[in-house]
Amino acid sequence: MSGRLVLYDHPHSSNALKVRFLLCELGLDAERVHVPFAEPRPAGYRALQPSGRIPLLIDGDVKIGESNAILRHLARRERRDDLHPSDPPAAARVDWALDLWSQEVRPQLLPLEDAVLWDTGDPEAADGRLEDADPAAVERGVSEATAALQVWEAFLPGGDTTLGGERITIADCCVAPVLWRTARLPLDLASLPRTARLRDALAGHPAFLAAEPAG
Ligand SMILES: N[C@@H](CCC(=O)N[C@@H](CS)C(=O)NCC(=O)O)C(=O)O
Repeated sequence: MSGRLVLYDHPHSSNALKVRFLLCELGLDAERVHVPFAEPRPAGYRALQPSGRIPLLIDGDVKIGESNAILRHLARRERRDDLHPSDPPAAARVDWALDLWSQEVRPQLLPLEDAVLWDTGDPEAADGRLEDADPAAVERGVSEATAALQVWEAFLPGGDTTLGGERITIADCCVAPVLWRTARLPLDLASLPRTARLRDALAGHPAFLAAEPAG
């Protein structure tokens, strides 16, 4: 299956960066269409993407929203069983990681991200600075984020550098953008060694760097 790929994207969208990371890992080119964060979203985009959210992927006749669904689609399209295993035990591990991160951990990192990166800077650029942030919001955000990352640390297998061990899976593509961005937040990962090791491994991954992570 080889439709023309079009990715509706934003340089500071962590969810779009997940998809760009996987596209680079797969060696696939996609036309990138910029969608500004500012509301109202371009009329044409709302017609394509009911939620108005970023990203959205057009793959020939297939249109697909929701970043994790796009990751699964691309791995299946390219028959990359290593990235999204079909073997039930291995698939269970990847799906658990995808849902735990997206539904439990990531949402609890947002208040701190908002307080430090989004609320004080240009909303299109995540360029806020800690010194301009509301100290009370930062304090609340740090405790909520740390609690969430402690859950993640307990989930992570010991020893492995990535969620897939030596090779990445789509769960790594899902986690990498927001985990990478935590380096800009007042979070100390010294007591979360597996999380710190995962962050370093993914932040240095050639396909992640090729995906042009920004702010
Ligand atoms: N669950 C959606 C979330 C998408 C999402 O929240 N995208 C953000 C950018 S990372 C967005 O569209 N922000 C603008 C907005 O929320 O209006 C996914 O995984 O794709």
